Amino acid sequence: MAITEEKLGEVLGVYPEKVLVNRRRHIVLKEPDTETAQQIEANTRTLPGIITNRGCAFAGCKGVVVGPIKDMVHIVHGPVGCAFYTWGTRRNKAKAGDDGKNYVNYCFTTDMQESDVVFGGEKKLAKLIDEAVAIFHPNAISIAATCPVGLIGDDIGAVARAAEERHGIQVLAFQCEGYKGVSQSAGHHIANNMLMDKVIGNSDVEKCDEPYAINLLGEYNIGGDGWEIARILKDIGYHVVCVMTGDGSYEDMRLAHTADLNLVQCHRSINYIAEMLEIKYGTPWLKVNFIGIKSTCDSLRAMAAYFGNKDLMQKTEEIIARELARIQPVIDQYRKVCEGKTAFCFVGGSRGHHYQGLFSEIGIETVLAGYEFAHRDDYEGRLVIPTIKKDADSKNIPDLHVEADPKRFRIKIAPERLAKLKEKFPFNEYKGLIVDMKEGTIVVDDLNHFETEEFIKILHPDIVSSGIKDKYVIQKMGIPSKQLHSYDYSGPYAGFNGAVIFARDISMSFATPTWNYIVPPWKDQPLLNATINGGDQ
Ligand code: CFM
Repeated sequence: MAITEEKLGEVLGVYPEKVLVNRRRHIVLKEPDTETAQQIEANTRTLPGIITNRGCAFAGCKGVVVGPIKDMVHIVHGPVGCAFYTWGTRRNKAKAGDDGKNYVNYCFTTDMQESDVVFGGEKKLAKLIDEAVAIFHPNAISIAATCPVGLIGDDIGAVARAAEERHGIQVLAFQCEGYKGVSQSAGHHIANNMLMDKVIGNSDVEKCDEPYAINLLGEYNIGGDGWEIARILKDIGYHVVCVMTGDGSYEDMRLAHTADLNLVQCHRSINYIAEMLEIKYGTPWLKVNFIGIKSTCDSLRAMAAYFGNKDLMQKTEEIIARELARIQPVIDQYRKVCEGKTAFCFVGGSRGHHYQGLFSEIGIETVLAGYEFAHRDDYEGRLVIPTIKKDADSKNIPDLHVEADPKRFRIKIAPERLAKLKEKFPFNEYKGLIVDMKEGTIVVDDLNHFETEEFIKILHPDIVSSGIKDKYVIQKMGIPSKQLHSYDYSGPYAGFNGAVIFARDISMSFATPTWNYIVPPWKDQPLLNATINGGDQ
């Protein structure tokens, strides 16, 4: 069953008028294919009273972009809860590099108390930095501000500068108080600005001697995704200069200016750096997607076309053929279990789109999709960026102004050749989620708990992919729920091996006998309550 305008009216009809008008703008019923994507409202404040799945700016900065950098110590300046709940839950895995430095499993916090809120927490923060340097010898340190830090006005920038002088390493102070912006997206932007300003290019190395040097942006190695991607890239012959930021290191990020191409996996969280790298160093970026078999192959072929080397192209085809021959028979087996089923694909800012291809490769159609906190360009494509109106919340996060580096800017590819490639591949381009949705499906921005339940009751999906905040509500409705943030202790799901593990996990969630013990509400409760006039109920 599809959702019609009338059905949608019934669902939203319980809201007060103002909320109804607001929420309707965040929902698109996909019409037949048109030239341009339908418009949706996104990246605006969630109305009070709505139970949203969104996180905060601190989560986006410390938890998402900065936290995975393994050779840095990341300090949470704030109450212990902010530190604890961003400790290890995101599953961004890391292995120590040659210098043996990996602090990703540690949790560093000033554990702010009432007295610190009253008298200020700067001294405590300075002391923590000194202790962390003495014990761990990190290559750099980050300080992430939580809400109380902004409220009491601790000058973390001054503490960081003084610590840099004491210790001779970079100490980056992120003003990413949780309340800044409308979601974690604000934190991504704050993190991007600082890494671009202070870390990337902060090295004397002028060029990379390896052929096919690339950076992988917006890949966070959740459940080991990045390692599977690295395996494939290495087999083909690429040299990964740095990964931002899954299993990434501060030392490698300093060299990011030396790469010949930037790959963008998660557009939402890192498109700012991708754009700035192009302006400053002349490095184009390619929108890739290593989730799903076809998307992985398409991405690899686009990369090979960019470098244009015959051997590289041939090697790419060999690896694709080798991998497909190995995994396709296994996928086909799992497909038998999944064929014909439907899914909701609601994740943060990229995966609501990225996973649809992989779902369809095991025979599952996505009937509802959306993002918690993405912007209109992630739905409608980058074309709309110039038309997006800035509101007070988005103006809160300044854009970093960069210019071409007079010494390091280098044209990496002839403009005419790039223009030709753009006709076939998404260089410096992202077309968003809506164009890929089928007619009659529904796109929902910032899906809330009430709407999740209502849309489940109407569409009866066989599986819902979402996160921990709604997982158990959904499972208590008798529907398997797959966390596509943390992968529920599993993964990797990226690349070729990841596709097999995903197919196995999704098949398992259908095959488990657990569901025999749960009856969804629509199977044993009437969906309509009516009163017959003059009669009994
Ligand atoms: Fe990018 Fe992410 Fe995502 Fe994201 Fe996230 Fe994540 Fe995500 Mo959870 S960076 S936007 S802020 S792909 S933590 S690894 S799964 S909401 S869809």
